[in-house]
Amino acid sequence: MSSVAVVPGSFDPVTLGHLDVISRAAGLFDEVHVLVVHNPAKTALLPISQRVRLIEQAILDEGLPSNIVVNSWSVGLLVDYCTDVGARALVKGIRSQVDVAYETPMAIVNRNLAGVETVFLLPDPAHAHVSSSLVRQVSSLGGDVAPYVPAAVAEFLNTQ
Ligand code: COD
Repeated sequence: MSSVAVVPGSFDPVTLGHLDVISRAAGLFDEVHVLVVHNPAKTALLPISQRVRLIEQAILDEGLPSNIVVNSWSVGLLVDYCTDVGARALVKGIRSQVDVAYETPMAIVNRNLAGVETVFLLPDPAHAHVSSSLVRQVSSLGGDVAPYVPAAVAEFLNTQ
């Protein structure tokens, strides 16, 4: 039986920290679904379809493995998508105690709801400080986001 995992996130936009987690997840599971999900707690910058396109482009540009698919999900529970694609694990990145506090209750509820486990990966220290919100802020103030995001995202944000 092949192992399938889902890496969910807002990815608004995808950063080098996200790509690191995605790439490492692809080394642990046979198939990885990167799932762009609307987070109602956050004010969105990019439409979901644009976020999906930028992730696909970054995966190609950075030569990430071919066992990664990119999709989006807007209806129902995250674990419903996991059940649909046969994923028994979610993969999330943990940068700080804040991430632990945010992710722990969701991990417990997702396991209770559908038996889906959550695998936490520690960040690459080079990208541990990077977040999409930081990128959105730097970009909106005219700063250079190239150190934090894949080239496709930097190019896209520079043309906005
Ligand atoms: N290094 C490592 N990991 C990172 C980095 C970095 N630099 N930056 C972000 N990450 C990790 C985050 O910790 C997170 O695990 C993931 O990457 C995605 O981050 P974001 O910011 O793009 O996405 P979020 O945090 O807004 O997540 C949105 C979700 C919708 C995925 C989340 O809220 C969720 O799981 N919701 C569950 C919806 C649901 O079904 N609820 C009911 C049951 S709980």
